[in-house]
Amino acid sequence: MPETAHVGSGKVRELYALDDDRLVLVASDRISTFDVVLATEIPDKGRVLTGLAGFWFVRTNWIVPNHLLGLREDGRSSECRRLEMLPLECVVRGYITGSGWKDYEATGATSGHALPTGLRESDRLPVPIFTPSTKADEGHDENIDLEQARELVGADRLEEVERVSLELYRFAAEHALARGIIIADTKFEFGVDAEGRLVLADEAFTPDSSRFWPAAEYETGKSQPSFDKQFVRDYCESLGWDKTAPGPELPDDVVAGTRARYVEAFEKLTEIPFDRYVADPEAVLR
Ligand code: PZK
Repeated sequence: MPETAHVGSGKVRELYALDDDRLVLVASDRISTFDVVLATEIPDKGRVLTGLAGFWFVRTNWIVPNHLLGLREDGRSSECRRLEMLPLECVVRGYITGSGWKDYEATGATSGHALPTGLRESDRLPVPIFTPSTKADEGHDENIDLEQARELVGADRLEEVERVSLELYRFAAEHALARGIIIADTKFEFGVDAEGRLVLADEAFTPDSSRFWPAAEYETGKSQPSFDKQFVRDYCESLGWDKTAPGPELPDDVVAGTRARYVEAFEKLTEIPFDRYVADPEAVLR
């Protein structure tokens, strides 16, 4: 996009400025596993993520306004309102896994939430919890407690992002579970517009911002297969790769299987054929 300034990079996405008020978010087909971006791309992954995010933005705008202005014809780019971003990753956990499970094993709590004793890995929590983290430029985000989060954004804004994050999670987790997908946890990023209103930004309820588990295979007491990346992880584990860059190249069957899982998640959640999305991205917005 030579007419626009590059303003940021994520691991697998790029951000460009259209003008003072608008950005373009481009989702690539790159995939990361064990925190390493692989050389092999997954065709259509960027379209799946962009379409899913658009789907959720439209269906959650009764909970909170969001930054989406429109989807581009390529299906992988979205135009967004430019905001002042909050320096907080807003994580909601409905199940105890990942860093939350590690915290619980060590201390019986995570991000200041005391949890019941006797939880097993991947258990559903009695109620979803808000576990904010800080944005780390390099490496992993760091879990913080509500007191630290309050220092970053102020008491009133923290109360608002907690309430909105929990409401978003309850809505999407219920929609997804009814369609065979557990959203174990999820991460939001919020910004503030020129009038001081809270606005949901980034991408929401995509497999890159959330842990999706196939509900049919859910078994508590162990770590769960990821809906989208399990073939990639299993293949990488089978090689005995040491998980440092550069990662392995993926064989065609692993690429095809992984692409099929992304498309399956898209179609289950949106109830829209992926081919229809490719022909007309705005189909997810109607
Ligand atoms: C913004 N990021 C992180 C995400 C990247 C980088 N609506 C917005 N207004 C202002 N800033 C941002 C957003 C959004 N979303 C998001 N950094 C700035 C990020 C995706 C790709 F390269």
